Amino acid sequence: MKNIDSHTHVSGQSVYLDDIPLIQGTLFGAAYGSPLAHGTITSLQLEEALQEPGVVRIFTYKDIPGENQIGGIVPDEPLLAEHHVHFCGMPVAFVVAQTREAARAAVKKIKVTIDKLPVITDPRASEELIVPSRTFSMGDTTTAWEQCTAVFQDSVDINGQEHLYIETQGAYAVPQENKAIRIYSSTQGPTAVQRAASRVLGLPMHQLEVAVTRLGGGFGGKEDQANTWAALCALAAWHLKKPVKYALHRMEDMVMTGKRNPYVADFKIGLDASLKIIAYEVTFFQNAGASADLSPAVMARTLFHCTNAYFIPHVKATAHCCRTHLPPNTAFRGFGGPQGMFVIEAAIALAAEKLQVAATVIQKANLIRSGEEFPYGQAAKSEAHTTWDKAAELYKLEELQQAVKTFNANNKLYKKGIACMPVCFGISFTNTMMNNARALVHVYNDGSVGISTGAVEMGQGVNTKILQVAANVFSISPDRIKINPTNTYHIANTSPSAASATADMNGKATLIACNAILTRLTQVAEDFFPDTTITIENEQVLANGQQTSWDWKRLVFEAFVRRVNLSEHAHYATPEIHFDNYKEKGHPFAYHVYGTAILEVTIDCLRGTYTTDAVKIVHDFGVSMNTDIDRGQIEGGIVQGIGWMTMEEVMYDKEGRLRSNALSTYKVPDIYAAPPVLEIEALQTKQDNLAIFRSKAVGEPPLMYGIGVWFALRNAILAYHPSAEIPFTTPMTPEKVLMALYSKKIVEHAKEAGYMA
Ligand code: LUZ
Ligand code: MOS
Repeated sequence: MKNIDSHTHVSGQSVYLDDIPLIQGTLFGAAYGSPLAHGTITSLQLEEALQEPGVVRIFTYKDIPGENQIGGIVPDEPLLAEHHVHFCGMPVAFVVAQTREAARAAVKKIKVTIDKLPVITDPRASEELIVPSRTFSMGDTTTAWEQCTAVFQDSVDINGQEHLYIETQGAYAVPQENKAIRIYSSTQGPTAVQRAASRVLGLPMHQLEVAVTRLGGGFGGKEDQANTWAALCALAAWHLKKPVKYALHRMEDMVMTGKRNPYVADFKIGLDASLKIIAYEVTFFQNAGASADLSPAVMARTLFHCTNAYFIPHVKATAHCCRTHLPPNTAFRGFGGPQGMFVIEAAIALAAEKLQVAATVIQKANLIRSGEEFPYGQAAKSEAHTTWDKAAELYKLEELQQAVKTFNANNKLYKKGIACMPVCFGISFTNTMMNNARALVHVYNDGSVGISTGAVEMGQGVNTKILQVAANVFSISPDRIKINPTNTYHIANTSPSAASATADMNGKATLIACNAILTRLTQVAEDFFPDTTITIENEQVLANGQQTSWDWKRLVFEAFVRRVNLSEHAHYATPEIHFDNYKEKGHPFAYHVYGTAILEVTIDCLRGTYTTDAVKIVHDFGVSMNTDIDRGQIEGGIVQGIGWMTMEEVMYDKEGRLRSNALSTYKVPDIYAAPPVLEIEALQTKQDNLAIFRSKAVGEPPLMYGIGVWFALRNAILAYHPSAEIPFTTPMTPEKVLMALYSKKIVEHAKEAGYMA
């Protein structure tokens, strides 16, 4: 089935926040962000800005009737700065004017005097941990080193990533009668927006209606950070009793919002003579930025995925959540998992280089098997081996590796590199409490169906999947079903659309609701039409547009006439999951998604430029509900992962100012960076699992295939010079490739070898 949004997307009719028709009297907001990263405000001068034509009012923290606080996990994030500023771009004032232009012109006239304080951007230099550090351990690493025949250690420096959702952040708050406010928000978390606005305004949550039709991408950037703009607009709307809208400019968005958390890490890995990894110790220093935001939860997932798809008997992994003076870093597809995985892959790459074996040999020898435990206590159920072996066989890994060797032996100035990237990602919010969802299904008496859930459509196709669930249960044509915009008046207390679990959880709630209605309809059929044969096809035939033999419309109407309830509100809470935060053990994930990618690159050894030639994947879909949507998610994830690992370079200067603040200075992958060969083979696993219709979650896992490109590039550099010094820093920009190729040492070698004069 096609994505139900494809027609309106392609014809430009899909409605995003900035497309909502304006209500008469609408005013426009713009935030004034701190020009310095750290300091004490001694004076804020608004007079000149207030003179700007069209300016209606400028709000500061003094105008907040409730609490000046939007922090979720930790209450450390004021909506508007009071006396201290903690990051460059931190909102200090909110201008509201008759036009957007007037609002932005006034922002430029605001002046602030700040007593500067020292700026910390490096997590190792941080003077404050935001939450207590956490350690996951298994076995005993202190004694395990004795069993190792080889031990290696090094450090890693992983950069962040700009979300670059095509639709920037924004909100539109519209006052309703009796002090209620409707907030249209580009958010992944309508309930988070509702809570933040309720807190800031001191209003009960029932006064705030948050409505979301769809987002032009979120990628985690709108899991928590849509709250700021929504709360600002709601604050202004509350005071002025007028609709207030703020859709951020790209540069405002890039400067004011946090990014994927950068990490630095130290690791130590020990192997025995058979290349089994015996012990692994790792310490992560997470760059959280100026406030907690979601960083403590992101940090947890780094620990959960610190051994990726491998079984390591002795593990000790510690993570520190370090406060710095960058904008609060936040959720980003993979949510700390990719950073954890990069470090173990770096450790394996280092061991492989030192032991003179291919990394793939070590990777394969250590893939986790069913029954073996991850350091957090949950046992693996499916096998990482299955996707690895299938990829190796299908794509002829050994022949590819041989071909790369041959190419490299015959070419001096171009070198190829190949790497494998196995992925194992846990599906569920690691905070067990968040794993619940609800659906509200109405069957109207003309036979049409309307569905509301807590899921937010952000291009990932969740609405299409939910529609498929209902069409499948009722055995009716998808044309009869409509998915409504997400709204906190219809569905309450939603978890954000995140953690790859949105279709699973909201789909299951929809399934339960539809089944309840179906049961009542079946009863009507049995009671009132005993002589008619009504076939209800409720098997797992995914909706494909065909009408079934039963007369749905007639049955629905008869049920209505007989006063049968045609609506249902259902709740789903993921079963079986639990986690003990003191022992750091439990069963946090409903299931794991596995996959293996083979990545091939070519570097130009004179220029440092490179191409990703091919990415070939075997991915564990379970039983896919919609292969087109799932393939789309995988393709997008890979390109986003490749971008993170190769060209996307977030740059702050020592003063904490974002230098890569536009698309002219922050390079994102385009069609030329997408691999020309991208093969995706579905491993159709049939085992029972907790996914909706056994169709495994697909949102985040594929991003991590992109990590392999970094190691393929490293292998290509090593093919040019086997003793090149390649620090484990990301991204691997052409500049870094060139430096690795021509570091001083290399120049000497090149001279000896006669490549250079
Ligand atoms: N958000 C969250 C997430 O709050 N908890 C999670 O475990 C998570 N995982 C992935 C993406 N977003
Ligand atoms: Mo997310 S990183 O699933 O919002």
